[in-house]
Amino acid sequence: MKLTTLISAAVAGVIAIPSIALADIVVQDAYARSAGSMAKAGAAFMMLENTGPSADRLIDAKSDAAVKIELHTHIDQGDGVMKMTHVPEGFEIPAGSMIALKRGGKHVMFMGLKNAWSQGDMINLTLVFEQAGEINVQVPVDLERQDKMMHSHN
Ligand SMILES: [Cu+2]
Repeated sequence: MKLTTLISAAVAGVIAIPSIALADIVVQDAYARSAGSMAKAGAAFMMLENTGPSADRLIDAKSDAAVKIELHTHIDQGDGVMKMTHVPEGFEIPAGSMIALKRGGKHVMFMGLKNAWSQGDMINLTLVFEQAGEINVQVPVDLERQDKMMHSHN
């Protein structure tokens, strides 16, 4: 009797564990750029896909490539001017969907670059997700890439 109860509890425990870690994040097509060899700041862009059954959120980013890393987006102030804004709460990624970090939109901001970025450099970036935890990515610097949607980043 007691043994059966114990086994049932153990099995229930094992079954309950996967519900803790729900989200699965896939990072695709990441690249980074700065505005030239004298630039003190840079940004990283990528696609973030949530293949898990529950929503997740990118809440922080860390890198040794700059003094400060922040999650930023651009907000249209209604006059056609896109203003870059820090987003402390991060970016939600709904279950089973994909969000884009792209030029003129959401991005990972690097402030105070420790070394100038050159074409082909690899930037170490740790993305911190609410559910998925920390994901390390190597982001190639691509200064030549043109996005289809271009916005000024002044
Ligand atoms: Cu920014």
